[in-house]
Amino acid sequence: MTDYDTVSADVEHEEEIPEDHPRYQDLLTRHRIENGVEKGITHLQGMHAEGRGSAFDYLLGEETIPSADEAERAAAAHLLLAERPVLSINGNVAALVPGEMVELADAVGAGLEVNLFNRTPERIEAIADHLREHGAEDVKGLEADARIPNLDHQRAKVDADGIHAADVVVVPLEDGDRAEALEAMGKTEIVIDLNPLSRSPQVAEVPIVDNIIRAVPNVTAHARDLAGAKEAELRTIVESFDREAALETAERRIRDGEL
Ligand code: PTJ
Repeated sequence: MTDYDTVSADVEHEEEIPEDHPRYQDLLTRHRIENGVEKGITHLQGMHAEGRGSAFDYLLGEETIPSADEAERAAAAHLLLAERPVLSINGNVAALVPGEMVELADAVGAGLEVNLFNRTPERIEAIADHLREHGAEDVKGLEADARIPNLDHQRAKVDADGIHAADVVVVPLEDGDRAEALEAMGKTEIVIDLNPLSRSPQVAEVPIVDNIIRAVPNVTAHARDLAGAKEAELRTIVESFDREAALETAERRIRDGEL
């Protein structure tokens, strides 16, 4: 029998968290964010963001609901159809799913670009190093030689051959006007956010209302499953995805779901 009370609040290695702990995913997530802050990858505000996410995840039942799985399959199809897909990485994403983002990028031939709200050269470097330690070969976002029009904060800084030139962008864990500005540039956006009412999922072509820890490996699994699919099949998946229904279903689950 596991004595759950023995799980220390400040475990040093995530292997110390028992996988059968009823709050395993939440403890793992908190631990990764805390580590990220200690390594200079995650901003302190990232802890608040994580707290918000964790509350929504609790209400969702901490599982990938069927509409999120459909969104993850549609996201995989979009990424496979894209000519220049880019996955955007902030301090929370880098702390939570660095290896998983590298795997997804490999599976769909996407670029990885660091893009920060609280941008400093130190954090950009730390995140790029962290991604390289997890297998990334080419990390964008360091040049920042282009701007997203009509956006007056640090998130506007992008690479000319990265997000600026991308046709499909994965935008995880940020609520804000960048999603609207990217939409205005004509990009197809795939947003991962546990809050369906947040602005980013509201403007996304594919809103994924799921914990990024579950979402990214599932998009990769769908991409591998669809790797040999014909273009027509991928287009059918993309076209039959109903973004409004996905948002409504997630909101209903959060408001009325049984815990
Ligand atoms: O690293 P930086 O400097 O770019 O800053 C990044 C943060 C996350 C601090 C910044 O983007 C921020 O403050 O974000 P918000 O406005 O708190 O939005 C984060 C969104 O992500 C919220 O809607 C949360 O519900 C959601 N979220 C948090 N954790 C997760 C999540 N969604 C999916 N999975 C999670 N684990």
